[in-house]
Amino acid sequence: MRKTSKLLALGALSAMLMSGAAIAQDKITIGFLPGVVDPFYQVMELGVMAAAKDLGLEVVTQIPATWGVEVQTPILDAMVARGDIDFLIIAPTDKDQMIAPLELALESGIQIITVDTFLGDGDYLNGPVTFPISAIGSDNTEGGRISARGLAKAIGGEGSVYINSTNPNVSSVEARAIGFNDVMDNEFPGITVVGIDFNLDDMNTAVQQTSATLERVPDLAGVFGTNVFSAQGAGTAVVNAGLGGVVQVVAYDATQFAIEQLREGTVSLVLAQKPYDMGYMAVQFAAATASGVTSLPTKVETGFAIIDIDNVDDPEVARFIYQVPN
Ligand code: T6T
Repeated sequence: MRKTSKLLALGALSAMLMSGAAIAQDKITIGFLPGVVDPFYQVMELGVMAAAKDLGLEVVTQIPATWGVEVQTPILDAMVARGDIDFLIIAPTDKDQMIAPLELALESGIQIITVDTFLGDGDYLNGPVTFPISAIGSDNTEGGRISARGLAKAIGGEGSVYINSTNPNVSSVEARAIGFNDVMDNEFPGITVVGIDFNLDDMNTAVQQTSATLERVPDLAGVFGTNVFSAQGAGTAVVNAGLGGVVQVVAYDATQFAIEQLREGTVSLVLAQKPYDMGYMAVQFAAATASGVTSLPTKVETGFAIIDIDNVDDPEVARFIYQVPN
């Protein structure tokens, strides 16, 4: 409910209180603006919609066709222009460039919750950006460490490895590479990270980049794909080169594609995030804030499911594979 209508509501509320009528439950409208159309955010949307149904709330969803501030910002501005959005659940496509547009949204009366990616350094209590209510997402640095240890195990602790990622300045994939490099640098002296390429969240570009690296580094032992399209591209390039099962691949994000490549032996480890939890909790946080709660944590780290060939058929693990509606 927006500022103007809030004044009307307050007037109605005082009238009801005086009349002894029940207090009307404020109906809030939530905007949902993820990063791009992909299985990760589609599962997040399932969580958003489930919570909205459970809480009887309205959600306005807009999903960018491609990743980037130049796509996400106009959609954000259109949401602000609607004048009826009370809370916005957003995955900022750049941790710095999305600050100003979201400050404008805040000034218009919309409260912000970030999911998956964050603004600034993600510390909304003491960091450079403190206006969002909370940052709800994976501990991506730890996710990068888990991926590195998994790849190191798959290649026997030595050899050359490569990272294929999406965009610089995206908090999530940036942290994954940091965690990955931290472990390789400090725990596996026999492993060399030959480099990182940025595919701008385009799978075909990831295929081309990984193929070029396989040519440039003939003894490449492993590849880390830091997200859905990076991992899909890396795995495809390895198979195209006839190196499935020879060059190991670790895939961040548990898409059906990654699971198929796990079963084929191309992928040795899949890291599932919990996007459903992110979406569901973000809606809960909006409803709680609207109801006067002021003690919400400014950071919520959702967990992982680490999937390999030995546990992929365990229902307690398989439940975290990204099942998206056709
Ligand atoms: O890996 C996820 C998400 O966590 C990241 O911020 C961007 O890429 C994905 O959406 C997968 O495509």
